[in-house]
Amino acid sequence: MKRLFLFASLMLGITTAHAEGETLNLYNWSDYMPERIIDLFSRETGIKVNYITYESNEEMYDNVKASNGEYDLIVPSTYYVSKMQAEGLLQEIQKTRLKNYENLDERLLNLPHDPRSEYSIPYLWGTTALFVDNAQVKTGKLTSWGDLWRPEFKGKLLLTDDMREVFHVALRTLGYSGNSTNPAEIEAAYKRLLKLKPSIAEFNSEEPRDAITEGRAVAGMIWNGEAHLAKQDRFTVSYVYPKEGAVLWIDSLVIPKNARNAEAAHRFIDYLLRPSMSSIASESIGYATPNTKALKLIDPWVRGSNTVYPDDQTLANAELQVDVGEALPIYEKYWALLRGE
Ligand code: SPD
Repeated sequence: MKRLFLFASLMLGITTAHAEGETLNLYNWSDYMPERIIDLFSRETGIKVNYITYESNEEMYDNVKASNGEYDLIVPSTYYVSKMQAEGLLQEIQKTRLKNYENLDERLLNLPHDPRSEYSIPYLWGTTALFVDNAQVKTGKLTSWGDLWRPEFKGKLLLTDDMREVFHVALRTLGYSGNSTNPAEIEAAYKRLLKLKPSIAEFNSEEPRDAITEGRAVAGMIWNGEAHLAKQDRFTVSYVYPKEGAVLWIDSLVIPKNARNAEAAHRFIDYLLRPSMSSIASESIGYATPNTKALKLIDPWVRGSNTVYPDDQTLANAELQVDVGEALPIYEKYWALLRGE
């Protein structure tokens, strides 16, 4: 029977290894998957990757919720993995299909957002912290989130266009958790952000490093990978962990329940879990890989960078983003007011 299938497959040009004509719709953050990985995957498997981008978890969530199977693979952060799983939007990952699953660092598995790692595979993790262009900022160091409120930054700050992160910063300066679910604390953070508004040159999650390298912002908050790349273009830029603690996040690969090509999604996940591919991802875009075998392949300059791979003390002082449950609409209400929507 097996031989008959093989013969029929050969006659019909079907092969399970090379899926000519197939497409994988990858819905991901901007600048978050090196083209080289996509090209190598397509060359090896024959599967074309259609890369569609989003700029925030909230945008991704709205589009996936309204979708009809258009997305095969998406990359939410921790707090949207748990939310989407709870709402039945994700399908279980078939780990038996992932030969390279064992390469993952156990410390990034079975975390509260996916307690048995059934729905998500960690892709990259990172931090959000301060950056400063030392060529532009002459008046002392930027060492805390609270320093962003200094008057000399009027009209010169870049913030991520990321609701939870922006509130996280304000909450931490008030001594609260960045994951607060207390309405009074969220309102206090909003009022604090209103005072920061005159200093905000732009919210940017699409090409944040351009705001720095093109001189539109001299300081602000940024993702570590963006800072790592910006520093290569503008040597006067530093990435600074604020004394209140950085924002810590993990972005994971998940498959929507209604995905049309879950098979290709599994193949892509397994491909990414190869040490050679995970190391390309970390090296090219400056975020940390959860793939222990890949760590050994990464250029020591990147592996040794405290921007890309923060030290233990920085990690101990950082706060991992988690779902805020029923407090989410409160954040959304104040975010819309802050943005003037
Ligand atoms: N351009 C890559 C962006 C990666 C962002 N990670 C998630 C941040 C969660 N607040």
